[in-house]
Amino acid sequence: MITLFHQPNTRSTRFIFLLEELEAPYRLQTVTIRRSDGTGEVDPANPHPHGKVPAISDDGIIVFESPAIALYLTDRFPKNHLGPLIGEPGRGAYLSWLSYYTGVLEPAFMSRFMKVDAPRGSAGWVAVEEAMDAVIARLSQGPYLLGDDFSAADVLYGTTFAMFGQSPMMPKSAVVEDYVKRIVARPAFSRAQARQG
Ligand SMILES: N[C@@H](CCC(=O)N[C@@H](CS)C(=O)NCC(=O)O)C(=O)O
Repeated sequence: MITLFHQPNTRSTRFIFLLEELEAPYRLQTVTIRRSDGTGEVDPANPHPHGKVPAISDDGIIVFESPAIALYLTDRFPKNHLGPLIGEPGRGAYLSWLSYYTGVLEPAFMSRFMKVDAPRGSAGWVAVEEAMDAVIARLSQGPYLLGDDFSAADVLYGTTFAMFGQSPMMPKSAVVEDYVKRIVARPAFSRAQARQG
């Protein structure tokens, strides 16, 4: 049984979406988190080293950080094939786009939001426009990041773009708009919204 340490309307909600897609057995444990306005506090029940969400426990095996959780869950519950397994075609692309999400895309958006774009070549990530060009080029080749197959990588990217689609930081793109429509139309996305609390 998977326990998802969760707080509504945060990055943990997308893992309800993924667990629903996987048809995995899970329970939600709502925990408190620290907020940017100074309210909230770390919940001692949360195993994430910084008290963030998401984190999961698989009967005592702790996994934290979104790409690691996505990879762990799709390997652990392969029935619905939400990510290529070791040795399968697409595994390299899958690992790359999962890592790119927190290694490049999120820092690109966050540094733009904080108005601290680093000079090209000085940081491990790139400007939002350069990152989105790469994502859009990829999505122009097929409906999903891995081509024809929906994967947990799309859970991360699709939910992010669904949330920030109207933000001025987000370059306007019909490719991304169509992608978001495909992601939010999935029944598991609606079930996650209903279950998140
Ligand atoms: N790098 C983490 C980020 C997790 C994260 O920052 N979660 C926010 C909620 S969306 C949080 O728990 N914030 C509380 C805090 O920073 O203490 C991941 O991708 O899993």
